[in-house]
Amino acid sequence: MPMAIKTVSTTPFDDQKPGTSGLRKQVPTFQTPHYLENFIQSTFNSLDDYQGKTLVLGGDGRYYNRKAIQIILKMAAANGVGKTLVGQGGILSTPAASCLIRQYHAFGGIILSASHNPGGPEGDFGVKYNVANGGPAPEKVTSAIFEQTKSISEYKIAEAADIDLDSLGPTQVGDMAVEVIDAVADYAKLMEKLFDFDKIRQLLESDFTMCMDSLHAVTGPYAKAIFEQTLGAKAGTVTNGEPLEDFGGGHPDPNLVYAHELVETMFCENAPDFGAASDGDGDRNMILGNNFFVNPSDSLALIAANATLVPGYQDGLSGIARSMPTSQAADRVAEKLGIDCYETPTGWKFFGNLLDANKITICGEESFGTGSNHVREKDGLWAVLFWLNILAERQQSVEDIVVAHWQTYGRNFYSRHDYEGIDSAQANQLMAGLRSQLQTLPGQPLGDYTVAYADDFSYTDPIDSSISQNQGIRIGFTDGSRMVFRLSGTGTQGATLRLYLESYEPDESKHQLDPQVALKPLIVLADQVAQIKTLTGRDQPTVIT
Ligand code: VG1
Ligand code: CO
Repeated sequence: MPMAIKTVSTTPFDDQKPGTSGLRKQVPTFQTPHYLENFIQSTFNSLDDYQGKTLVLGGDGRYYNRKAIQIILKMAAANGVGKTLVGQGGILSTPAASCLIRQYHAFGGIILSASHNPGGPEGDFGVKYNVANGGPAPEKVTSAIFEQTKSISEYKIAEAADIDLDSLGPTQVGDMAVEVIDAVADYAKLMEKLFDFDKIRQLLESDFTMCMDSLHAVTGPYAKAIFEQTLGAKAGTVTNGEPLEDFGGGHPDPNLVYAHELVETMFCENAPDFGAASDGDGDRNMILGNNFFVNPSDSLALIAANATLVPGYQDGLSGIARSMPTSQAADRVAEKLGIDCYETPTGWKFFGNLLDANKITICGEESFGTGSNHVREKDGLWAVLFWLNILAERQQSVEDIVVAHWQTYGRNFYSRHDYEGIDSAQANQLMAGLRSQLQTLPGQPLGDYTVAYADDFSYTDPIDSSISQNQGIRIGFTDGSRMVFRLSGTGTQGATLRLYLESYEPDESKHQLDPQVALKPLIVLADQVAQIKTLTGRDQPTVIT
């Protein structure tokens, strides 16, 4: 019997423009009739040459994940996809999806996640399309999808039964082959190729203590398989390891505020030697030592500086990239290694071309994201394994390793202040106010500083020459300090202002200062220049990293 396909009439939604990392909306929006379907059909409409080929599909397990997967499978079948690989239970971490796309030569993947945003019936949901290299769709692809969403009039869906997402093995949706695959196995094998598992096992079986908080999000099964089952970490090393549809009511964002349980474990007497957490979809990581926080920008620099200790990177790095607001600590490592350091706009999609062209091996963002050319997404557990491999080789504490790094390179004091859920009109007014000063600021004294440059960051991709404008306002000073202002592109309610602050301190005797103290003069100036308190009505940021 030929597959029955239903063609459904629809009308466009005007808010389906993908942001920093796909389309993110509150769950009720995605549940609006035709909303998800319109976006998925628009994605297929924007692509050519995928018929008969393989798609990878999975998500972070949040509320609506299973339902959305059943819908997307039927739409993929109706649109002529040859085969879809789905993670068991509908689960795939973002880096694991990237790994599978590459390994099985899929034409792309659909990842269902709103990453670090809360989940549940009133929480957030998201859809992200990844291309054949395993990475997030570049802007030309997301723009093409958005164009399609503006004029869509119908979508196609197979009339078929839901599949059993929990049973491994082949099945069928209409004419399309479906394979429910182990979500962890291929990814775990890739990790084993990159890192010295024997060395890490020796470390974890010694008196070294570790705590990995999966925040009830997607990395639970991955972390248990890798750390506890393969690497010999004690049972219970992975906490909150059961993925829950609402992340247990938490905010699956691995930072000092939202991962407070881990922070309490790591900042007390007799704290473990090493602590880590990852986010909703498993692409972020937070690294902690005994009573010590590793700033993500420092983590990137340190991973790059120690890369040759790790088997997968023993031949050295071709280059490093960081997003613009990320601190310049990585630049100092690149300089010492004699390799290039690229500065890209925020969002992993901007690293793809550089990785594909082998201009860089390692890249990262200040927002707890680090990764390499092993996949085309940032990768939380990869970063945790990288640190464990370094710790196993160096046999020093996390703190000692970071402090030694500062002694060699100087310390880039760094902090990000987030003002979440502020009024959009006020946020736009604040950014417009900053833009209006860009012409006159250069050369001006500001407090004890002198402005060296002030601009709205624009990026020209070195590989395909595509240009991305308005990527954040930078005010840089003659002593190398800087502040950056951006509005978030991943939130779903109101606006989130991100203020990024950085200053450089070569003097070792000052490295122990609290970053909030070291950066105080810049924090005061940022408020003066941007009128944050006056315009947002907020006395202080929601989250300080
Ligand atoms: C944030 C981060 C950015 C990251 C993005 C996606 O974007 O700042 O560095 O790439 O989230 O991360 P924004 O536009 O809100 O600042 V994830 O873990 O949501 O895939
Ligand atoms: Co994420």
